[in-house]
Amino acid sequence: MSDFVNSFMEMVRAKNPAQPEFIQAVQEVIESLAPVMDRHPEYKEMKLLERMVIPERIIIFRVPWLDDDGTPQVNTGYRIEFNSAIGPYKGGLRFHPTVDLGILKFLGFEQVYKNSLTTLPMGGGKGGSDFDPKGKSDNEVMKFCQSFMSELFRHLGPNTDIPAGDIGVGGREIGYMFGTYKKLANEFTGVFTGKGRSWGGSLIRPEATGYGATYFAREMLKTRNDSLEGKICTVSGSGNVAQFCTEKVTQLGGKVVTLSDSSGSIHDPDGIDAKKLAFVMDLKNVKRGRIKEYADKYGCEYLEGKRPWGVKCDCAFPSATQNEIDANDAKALLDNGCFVVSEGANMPSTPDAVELFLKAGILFGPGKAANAGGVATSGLEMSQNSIRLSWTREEVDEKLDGIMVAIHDQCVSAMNEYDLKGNYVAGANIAGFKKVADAMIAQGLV
Ligand code: NDP
Ligand code: 2IT
Repeated sequence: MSDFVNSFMEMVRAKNPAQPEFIQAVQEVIESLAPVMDRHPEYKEMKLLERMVIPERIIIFRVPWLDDDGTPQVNTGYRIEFNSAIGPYKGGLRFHPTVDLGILKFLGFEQVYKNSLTTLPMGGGKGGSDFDPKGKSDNEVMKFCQSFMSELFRHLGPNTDIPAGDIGVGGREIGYMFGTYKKLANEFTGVFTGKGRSWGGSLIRPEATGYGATYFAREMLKTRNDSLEGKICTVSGSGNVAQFCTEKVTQLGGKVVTLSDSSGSIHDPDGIDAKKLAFVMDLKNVKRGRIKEYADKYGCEYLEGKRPWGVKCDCAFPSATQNEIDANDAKALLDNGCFVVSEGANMPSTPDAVELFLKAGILFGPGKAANAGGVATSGLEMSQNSIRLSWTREEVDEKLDGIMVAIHDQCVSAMNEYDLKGNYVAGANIAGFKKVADAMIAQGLV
């Protein structure tokens, strides 16, 4: 590691104690940027990186609510408004018991460069709460969302900060939050993305992250004159991203053989076809059950408490959560012949795992690039809200596909420019960074 990276990271670690995920995300970007800083002394002079690792604003607030027994409950709410150099703050909200400041700072930091890669004018933000929607009634989720929004609404606006979904936040939660915003602001505006179809949502937004991660894998495979046709694929998670990744991989001729949740994984060697996927969608989105029920229904193997990375595959689509592929998992994947990893989740591979993938020379698409289709289609939802029109499924899907191709092209150009062929991590970080950096320089010290 260069002296520059070492001393910069020492400063970041000292100023952000007890935020390991944030430090991990920053370190990956800073390592990629070392050659850029050598070529651009003006970035160093303008203290660009020092500014970029501090969010423009952090809002932390109390969220009290009454459960169904009438007992008061309280959670912490957050919104990290990280960087608005190229557009209003944009990024999801996560509701999960593990949410804390460090997790949201890592996600907000990643979002800045991801959004830049989409080619659309969006800054980066992230928010959420340590509230756990699992096991709560619809009424309790609504009460929580209303209380959360009664504070957050004053910080949002269609040209200021536009949240969306993430883990634990889907159509139901966005509905409750949007309704509260509309009432408090007395305004019907596109202040959320991922809205329902009949109240300003975009077609393909629910599908976009999973579809995008699949299109990105397709683009990486194209560089080796290969395709998803006939490929055995492992997918982790069974939520929004995993479901639509499974759908698109299957449509493009691949066979998805695993899904998971935080309790375990299912392994179905026959593949999760459209009918089985419809069962998963009903199980997860309506019944809110556990993935084990898939194994019970279809009589396949259930790997209790295990992630799916021990299952032999050509391509892996981690689509659950951060650090879900460690060095042992990466070794298992490589030993089994896996040669494509397209990250649907944010930072699902640990730094050791990433290093093993890069050393092995496989096609490794980092989350910032591979899962950017979700926020890109959020950008398309914002465009439709602004012009008060809605585009057809085909139009939105074609635009999403074009954006994923453009993201891939930007990664390849940056890799070539810096002589880092095959390293999509560096390609994505450098390409995403450049646009934000130049905008910050142009706008002066703000
Ligand atoms: P969902 O809440 O719809 O699904 C999350 C899935 O991951 C569930 O199956 C969940 O299992 C599993 N999971 C969550 N946390 C853990 C954990 N700590 N350990 C094991 N499994 C876990 O979320 P999404 O599908 O929206 O998000 C998945 C990933 O994709 C996240 O990293 C998110 O940041 C990223 N992402 C999402 C985008 C979007 O548009 N939704 C866009 C870009 C990235 P269980 O139900 O048991 O908790
Ligand atoms: O991590 C992400 O990119 C998201 N959760 C989607 C953000 C968005 O604003 O659509």
